[in-house]
Amino acid sequence: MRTLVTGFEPFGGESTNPSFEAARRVGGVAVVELPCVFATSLQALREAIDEHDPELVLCVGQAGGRSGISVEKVAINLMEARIPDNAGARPMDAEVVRGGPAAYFTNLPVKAMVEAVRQAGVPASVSYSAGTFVCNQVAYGLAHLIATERPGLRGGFVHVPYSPGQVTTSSQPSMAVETVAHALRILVDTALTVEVDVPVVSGEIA
Ligand code: PCA
Repeated sequence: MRTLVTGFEPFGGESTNPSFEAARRVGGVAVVELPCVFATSLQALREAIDEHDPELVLCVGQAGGRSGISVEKVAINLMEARIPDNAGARPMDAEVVRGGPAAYFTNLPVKAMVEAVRQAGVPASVSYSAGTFVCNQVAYGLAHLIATERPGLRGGFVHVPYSPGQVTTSSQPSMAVETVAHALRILVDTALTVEVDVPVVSGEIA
């Protein structure tokens, strides 16, 4: 197993997290559940990488309100928690890595990954913000680890929508966990095989 896929434990009052439910269904990859806790998530990620020694790490998190698979381009050196994490912590204006760069770009071919998922009929886009909560912390911590200690490692972060069971009484978008798992498999295969990202224009206007 040369690929590690991480998901997160439930947070914010939810009883499931589609990121882990989908990660478990990918198959052929090592799967680890990360705590939604600022104080411990990066240590758990480091231990998982040390244990599995992967060539690719794809970290996955829930992004409630997003309608498609979003492949994160950027992670920023900021922790700002609108809600408490699972240990009750709410960092404000805090750095993920003290004195680290303001941001990192992933070394994954995000456009090719998005195109491959779309080709399979699943909504997907490149995202330019992973937020300021634990997912962004993990995305930044992974990028920092690659930049400072593991230059050969490929790594990135993907946000996924709510699962249908989480939104039965709201009008929020959702995606079946099986569909998310199928998309994750495509993302892994693309990240492992594509060396140079495809020259399609992406981007957002404000
Ligand atoms: N989503 C949160 C943290 C854990 C998760 O699955 C986030 O987007 O930061």
